[in-house]
Amino acid sequence: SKALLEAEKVYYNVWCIFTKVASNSPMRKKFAIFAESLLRLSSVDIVFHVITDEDSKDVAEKVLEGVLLSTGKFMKVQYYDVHKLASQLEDIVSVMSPHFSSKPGTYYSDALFFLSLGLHRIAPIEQSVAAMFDADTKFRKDVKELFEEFNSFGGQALFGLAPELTPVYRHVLYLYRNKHPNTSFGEPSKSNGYPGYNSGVVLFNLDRLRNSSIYDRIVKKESVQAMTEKYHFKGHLGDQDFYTLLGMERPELIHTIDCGWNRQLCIWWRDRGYADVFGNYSRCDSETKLWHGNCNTPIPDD
Ligand code: UPG
Repeated sequence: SKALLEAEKVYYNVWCIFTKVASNSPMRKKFAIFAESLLRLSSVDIVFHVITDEDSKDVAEKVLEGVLLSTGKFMKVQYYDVHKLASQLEDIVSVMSPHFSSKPGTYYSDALFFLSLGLHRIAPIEQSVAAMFDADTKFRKDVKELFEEFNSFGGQALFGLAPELTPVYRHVLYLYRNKHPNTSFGEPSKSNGYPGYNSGVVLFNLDRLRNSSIYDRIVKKESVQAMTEKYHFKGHLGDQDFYTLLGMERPELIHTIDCGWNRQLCIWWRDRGYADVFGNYSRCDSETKLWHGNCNTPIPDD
């Protein structure tokens, strides 16, 4: 019967944060490109989960209406109130923001950048896995292929993330690297180093996260304090600073995905004293499956 078929359908859970957007804002255009490319290239059934505020929701609804029309395809859409989620995850946000925020204390604007760290507490229980994307991204391949990365997760992996493609963590780890000249932390992957992670694309094993006492402990104040002290780490990129530290302390908890799935375009660090090494970080030899126009960098048309 139809009801039975519906129950057996496999849905791909795609999450995105879309807040503080006015109808004329550049973010609207980025979000349209992201959602259009996602749906156009997808061969699977998507549920699109949009974390938003009251005004931005109206914008999102209009954009997504247009995307359904222009692609001639369908996806379910669910909206979540960013203020409500921020208060549900206040514990995590208040631990993280003093260490990983550019202006700690600006409470609500901060929370947004840490929501991914508690997605397993927000996502409806039926979701066993999910993916989250920055709105400034654009697909070149079927999202189904990204979800195949879950099959390569190690036995303990909670998250899947692609490498950071700039020397930002070389910079942040400056003091630690001076004290530990042979460390691979902050080195590019090219030379078997660890450049940190970028959170423009995040895969979640939500079932494991919900049951992980290790994770619960590691997001606590004492643990985050210990990690930041050990590495003299003061960041400003939100969740991805935490993922980067997690990958140093507990590498088995993060599965590294192909750089082609998060091909970052930001070149800000190249012109801030890192011109000589920048190319070692930004190089990604695999096919681009998703562009990430971070720090407002335009995305190529193809
Ligand atoms: N976002 C909003 N409203 C805002 C700001 C951000 O909805 O007012 C969402 C949106 O999905 C956006 C994402 O948050 O794409 C990240 O913010 P964005 O301004 O795109 O950050 P960038 O400066 O482009 O990216 C920096 C890093 C990037 C990293 C990201 C993680 O360059 O590599 O993935 O921060 O926070």
